Amino acid sequence: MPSAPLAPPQSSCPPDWDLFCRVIDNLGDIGVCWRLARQLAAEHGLRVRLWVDALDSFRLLCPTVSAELSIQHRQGVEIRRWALDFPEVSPAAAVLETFACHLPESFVERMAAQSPPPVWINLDYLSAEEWVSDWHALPSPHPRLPLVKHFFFPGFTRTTGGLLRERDLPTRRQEFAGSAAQQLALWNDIGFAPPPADTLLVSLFAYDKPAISDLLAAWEASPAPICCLAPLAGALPAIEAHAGKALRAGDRFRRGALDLRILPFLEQSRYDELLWLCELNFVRGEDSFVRAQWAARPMVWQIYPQQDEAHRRKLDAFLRRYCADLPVSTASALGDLWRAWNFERVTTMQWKSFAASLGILRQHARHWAGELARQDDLCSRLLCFKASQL
Ligand code: TRH
Repeated sequence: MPSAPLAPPQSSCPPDWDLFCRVIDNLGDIGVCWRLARQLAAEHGLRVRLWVDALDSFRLLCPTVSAELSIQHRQGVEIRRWALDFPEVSPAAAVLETFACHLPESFVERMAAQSPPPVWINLDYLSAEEWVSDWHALPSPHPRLPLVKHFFFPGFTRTTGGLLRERDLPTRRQEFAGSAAQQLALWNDIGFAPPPADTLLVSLFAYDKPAISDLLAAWEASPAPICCLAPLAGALPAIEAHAGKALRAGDRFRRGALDLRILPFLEQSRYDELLWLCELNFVRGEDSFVRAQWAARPMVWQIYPQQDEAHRRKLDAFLRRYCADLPVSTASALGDLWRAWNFERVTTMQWKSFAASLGILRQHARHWAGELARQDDLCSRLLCFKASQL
């Protein structure tokens, strides 16, 4: 994404947007916030101040971020360390609290003292469930102060907050698909040579679960060669246990038909390229799940586990939407593998049925991405919503 220049911060002149991000665990929260902050700045020319409590996690996605600095500017965004001792700053005209991260009390008081008060929005997690349309954009008055917070729900329909998608994403994806030079540059960056042409190329980003070993065993027994590219992330212990040795970025493990390669954790836009390169992507959580859909390639989603099994309902709701137009046999091959990958152990039979459906799933993934892209993206809907509140 091209970066827009940003004027140096002036205490008398607050930015257009304040975004607040608390890194709970993993990388989805900061992944979404960083993507949205850049888009507000680059595509809409807005001045964005992003408050983040864990700059070391942020550094994984954007290695030029310093974990030491309290204020820094990257790609058109002012990045602030969100520390306990919160500075006395004037709030922006729009304040985005992400994933109910609870704003500092002193900042909320300052919001209430402004006239008019900022438009205050809480960005929630993505879900394909039906109730999202009914809850999207509902107001919640502050119990004490003259402020109203609105709940903004991402989603897959026009009556939700939509999905994050940069304006130039389809063009960049197409250019990458047609450019041997760009693909080679990625291979060089990840430190490996491309595998032979008849190899199924798969990316693997997953939580550390025993089903990984089942999947790797199924790939080892595959009749066709499989090259798995696994960026260094949560699943490494399970992969190491299967391989029977410690692995680092640059290492390779070969057994049977499987050629497993460990990659460094990639900068966020590079990770998109990995998804575009591979014919099948195993993704997890929220942000990589959305990016895999924009990659328009077959995918397997591992959902972030929640209390009360809420994630089962979320997975089923997405499967209902995603599989609605698929032949019954393909839908069941996909559903079986996804459920096993999430909740059980994976059998070689499940992998084989899924692999046999890859041709149809390829067409389906293109169609799905095309249909979704006909809707407005999340950032545009957010700006429309903000304008409607003025
Ligand atoms: O890390 P996650 O499991 O994040 C989760 C979910 O978002 C979940 O909903 C949330 O509650 C929890 O965090 C706290 O998976 P996710 O959402 O895909 O985020 C990973 C981010 O890392 C995403 O922005 C893509 C990025 N990424 C890279 O930039 N480079 C890489 O090499 C890889 C593998 C990922």
